[in-house]
Amino acid sequence: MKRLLITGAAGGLGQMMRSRLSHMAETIRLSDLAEMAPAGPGEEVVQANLADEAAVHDLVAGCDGIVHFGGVSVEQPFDPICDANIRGVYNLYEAARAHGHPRIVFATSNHVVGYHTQDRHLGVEDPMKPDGLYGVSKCFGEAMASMYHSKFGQETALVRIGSCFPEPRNHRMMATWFSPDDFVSLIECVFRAPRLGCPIIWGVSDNEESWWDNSAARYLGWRPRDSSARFRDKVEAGNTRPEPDAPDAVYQGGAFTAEPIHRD
Ligand code: 15L
Repeated sequence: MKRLLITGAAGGLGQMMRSRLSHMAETIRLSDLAEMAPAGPGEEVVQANLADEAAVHDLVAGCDGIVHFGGVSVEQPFDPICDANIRGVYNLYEAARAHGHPRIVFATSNHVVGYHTQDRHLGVEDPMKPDGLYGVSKCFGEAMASMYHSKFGQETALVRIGSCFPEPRNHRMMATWFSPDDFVSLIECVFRAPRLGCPIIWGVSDNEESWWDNSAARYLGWRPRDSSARFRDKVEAGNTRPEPDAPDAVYQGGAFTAEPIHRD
């Protein structure tokens, strides 16, 4: 690939993935609203606001692929969510339509199904049950990807990320942990696949606790290699197990289900 755009490069996920994805293209274009570390070899750094349509068109022009980590990634008031995750996603898909339909990896989230209980094993056909405004905005993103695929053939991998951190941080993440290395191998598969379509893929490692069924995406040939099991003792030692009726033990979205609607 000649040029890959990574949005949200200053965020937690973006920073973790920046060096890990450097082999994916001759040039990596990194973008964020916030300031980023200066460009290294083979990198371009472009500060841009996803809510600014012209800026997003400039960002996407000349790119053969997009990894979209940008936007609000936790529960926040409606305005910032609306700017980045609603208008920003509209801008991204319109820019992709205007600039040759580069394939997109879209970072959606387990919070689109956060109100499903942890005793459920979900497939991609199960109904959404978002656990907050952030989750609702990711439902919108998934719907946009689906519509642009049906109408224009735009290909997107909708990766419903569980918890992508260097290691699981609590008992819930024993089920939701997605290792950065597994995410890289998934992104490699997505850009290598002869045909992608618009699949929903659960972004989760091969953990012993499992709430999500990835069989619908098997055609991509991706297999996660990591498992949270090797962190079990550390998680047990460092965290008190949540009470059985605590949100973190009841719902797949955990503590996000207990968030209020933030008004400011
Ligand atoms: C997410 O969608 C968040 O962006 C991330 O910060 C984590 O909290 C993750 O979900 C999770 O559910 O653990």
